[in-house]
Amino acid sequence: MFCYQCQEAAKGTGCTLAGVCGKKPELANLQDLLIYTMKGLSIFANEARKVEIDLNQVDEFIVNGLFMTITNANFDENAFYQTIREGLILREGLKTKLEEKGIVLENLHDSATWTADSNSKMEAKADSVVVGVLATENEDVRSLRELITYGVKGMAAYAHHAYNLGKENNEIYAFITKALAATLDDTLSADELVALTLETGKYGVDTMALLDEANTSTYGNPEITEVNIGVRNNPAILISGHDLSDLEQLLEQTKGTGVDVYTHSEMLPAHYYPAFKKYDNFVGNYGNAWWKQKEEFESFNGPVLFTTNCIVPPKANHMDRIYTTGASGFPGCKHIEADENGKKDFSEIIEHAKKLDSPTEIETGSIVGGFAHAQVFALADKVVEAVKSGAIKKFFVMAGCDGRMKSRDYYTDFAKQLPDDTVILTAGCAKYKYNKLPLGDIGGIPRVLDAGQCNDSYSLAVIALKLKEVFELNDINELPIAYNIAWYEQKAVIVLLALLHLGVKNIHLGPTLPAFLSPNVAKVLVETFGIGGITNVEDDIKMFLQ
Ligand code: FSO
Ligand code: SF4
Repeated sequence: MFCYQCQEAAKGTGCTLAGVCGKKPELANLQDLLIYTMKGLSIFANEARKVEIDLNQVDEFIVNGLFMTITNANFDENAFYQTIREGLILREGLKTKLEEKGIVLENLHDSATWTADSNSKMEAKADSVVVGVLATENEDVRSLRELITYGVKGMAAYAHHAYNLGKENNEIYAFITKALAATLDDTLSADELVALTLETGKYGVDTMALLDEANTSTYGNPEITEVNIGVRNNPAILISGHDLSDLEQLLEQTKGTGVDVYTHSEMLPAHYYPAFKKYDNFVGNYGNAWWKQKEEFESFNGPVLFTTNCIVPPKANHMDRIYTTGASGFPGCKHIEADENGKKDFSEIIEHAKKLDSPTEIETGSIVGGFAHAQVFALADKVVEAVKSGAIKKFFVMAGCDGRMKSRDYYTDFAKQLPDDTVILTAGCAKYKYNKLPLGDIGGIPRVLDAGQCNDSYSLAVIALKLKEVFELNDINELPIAYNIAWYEQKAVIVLLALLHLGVKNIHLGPTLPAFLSPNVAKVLVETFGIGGITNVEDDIKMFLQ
């Protein structure tokens, strides 16, 4: 195995023996083989799109398959064998449909022709070097190909959530298959790959906008909300991940059953949506970011439903309480499938909850969030006034991810040490590093404004663009906004590429720069966009406030 797609890549270079995330080599190889298979499938899909062959099933398959390979999403080898098999069937189906139209593709890449009729043959293929990241020898080309692939994975995750709410955009799907196939194309120059990387950012913006539209048109615009972090004395289900349609179905099915529902990690922002406020069994948020789940699931006592990543391989003693759905999975944990209409039956989890103890309280009080674009626009006068009067000197976008590395304490210290006339704009699970600190407010504006999930970084961009308009500036970079982003997995990659597409410069990325950026590719990003790493809190705050 060789994997360097996330921030925790071993030794800052890549996991080779086993994943720091808990991914075993066999699983890592199978994930590579699924990506490889989807790249081969994309070659056919790109041709099929030109002649208007129906690609609904293929696009849906690719979006789901990409999501399955995101860090901490799916650890179930069987799910990968099954999905690769489906990919080969879809590929052969497209090939036949193209042939029926007289189109025969020649000189095909191995990814578009390989086949296997058993798990052991798939395993052998998965283990071969042509399939993995290291198949590309030139480190700069490899770096760009992977940067594009990871961006597309993040894009697929967001497209998947939008799809679950009935929102799709064929141009996004077309870009995904174009980009996947392009990562196999040896005729593309480094410059062309750089251009494709930036185009990935453009489609990243489109996908986040699509998901924003899906979420807000279905559940209303997030609004300022106080979220309870304590517990009640009822049996309960903890729901994690990002999928709001799964949450809605769970709330509908638990209504009146005496079973409460709490959010964990990235599901916290669901409380900000008006549509979920009508459920009186939707109690609050339990715990913190994904990496604290082992202890927190233990004390939660009830069943846990994962709708997406981030899964940490569970302790044996609470494994039977973990359920997965959608693109997530873990061997030994029950996976709930959707029916053909996208409906999921969570009755087994609800019955399970009834037999278990209510959650043990680990904290009390509340946190405030809900500052997505519409809510901030509603407060625009106040915000603009505070900037004009000098009450707010600077905004710090600190979106992204949290993680288990000690070095991430930097973000807590950074938040604590920021001067009182600054405001943090956050989204994603990065917020857990400072969303429970008593940072106060500026004339009623909280000093930490949480827009929502990592995909709601889109809201932060919309807010920045609005401020640019209000202050009549020519360039988004003239705003008093600094970007100090914490990244972990591939959704953060698409968020970063999206911000670059919007013209944001001087983004600082930590706690370390991605292992998949070769020195030359990193140099391009530094020189073109002013991307930088982090050093220490004091020096960085000084640098940002200069
Ligand atoms: Fe976090 Fe995990 Fe939302 Fe990620 S829970 S790390 S970037 O899945 O997607 O922010
Ligand atoms: Fe390592 Fe991250 Fe890949 Fe897991 S996802 S194997 S931790 S680089």
